[in-house]
Amino acid sequence: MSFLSRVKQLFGGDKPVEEEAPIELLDIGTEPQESVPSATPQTVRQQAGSARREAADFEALEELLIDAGIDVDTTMAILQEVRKGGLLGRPTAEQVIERIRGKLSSVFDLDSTLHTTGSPAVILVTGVNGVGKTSSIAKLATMLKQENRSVLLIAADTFRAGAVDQLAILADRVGVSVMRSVEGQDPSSVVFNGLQKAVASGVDVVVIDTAGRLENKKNLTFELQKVVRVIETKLGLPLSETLLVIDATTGENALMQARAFSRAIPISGIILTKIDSGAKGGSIVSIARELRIPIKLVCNGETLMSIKPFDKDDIVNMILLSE
Ligand SMILES: Nc1nc2c(ncn2[C@@H]2O[C@H](COP(=O)(O)OP(=O)(O)OP(=O)(O)O)[C@@H](O)[C@H]2O)c(=O)[nH]1
Ligand SMILES: [Mg+2]
Repeated sequence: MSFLSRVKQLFGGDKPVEEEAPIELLDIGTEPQESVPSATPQTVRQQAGSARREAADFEALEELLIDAGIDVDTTMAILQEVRKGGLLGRPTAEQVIERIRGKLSSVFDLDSTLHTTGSPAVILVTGVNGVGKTSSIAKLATMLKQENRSVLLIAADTFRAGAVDQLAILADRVGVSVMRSVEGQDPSSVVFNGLQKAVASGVDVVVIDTAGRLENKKNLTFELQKVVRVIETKLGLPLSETLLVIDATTGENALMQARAFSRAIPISGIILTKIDSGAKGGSIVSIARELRIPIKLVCNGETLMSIKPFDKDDIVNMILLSE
């Protein structure tokens, strides 16, 4: 059952509690004076009953949010939002959903513009193993080519056997050029050569593929920092984007990845992949909330066209409709 259906079930009936449990004091005017004291205890009991039920409902909602992969802080902020607003008693399912939607959307109020200007624009793509870096680069190249931009891909994953061929095959399929490397070569030297070539030939956008690296492996972190230094200091080219690829099916480890990578190099945005794979995606909310890193691109399949600019509603719906 989806998150949305569970909320509907929990707050179902769509009838605010004050309508179900009218307060007895309404009868006061028609009763003799002495009946007033007897009405009060019943009212208090009713109020206590509905307060207990409300507390239980909110506890259940808290569990639902945590279950959806949303971190404790964000969950608390959402619960506060759901409770506020001056509604007496229990909100309806529609009200609860609308407030969850509103709170989740506001977390993503960040600038999601993908910067592709520069001479050339330089986009560095990083992330842990298998998240979809290389395929996202091919999709991004497809998107840029459709905008009539010339593109060079740099194969700076010199670590994994076959990585260069994988990128070269994809580049060929997209119809963009590629700077190849050999296994074991220093990634920053490939980047240096590739960017020199790009500058000389007036390429619009360069996208750099890097090796999948565990966020806690020091030497790979240094290697990444060296690549950034070569681009910015040695070549004097500002990075247009440093994109971290996050697999939407990853649980809370996604937040650890984002924290670790942004400690190593400044991350300007996220490419969120595999949103077609039944992802809960709650962790992406934590990344946006804690690190204020915008999602810039979203990938939702394995074809070259399965990429689109970030849209808040898509992500909020993904979370709300997750099973
Ligand atoms: N369903 C789906 N699969 C995806 C998506 N993005 C990537 N994949 C798949 O994920 C797998 C890994 O993709 P790669 O692009 O090779 O990942 P990578 O991060 O470059 O991997 P390494 O270079 O080994 O670190 C491939 O089978 C892709 O087809 C997506 O948006 N949806
Ligand atoms: Mg790769």
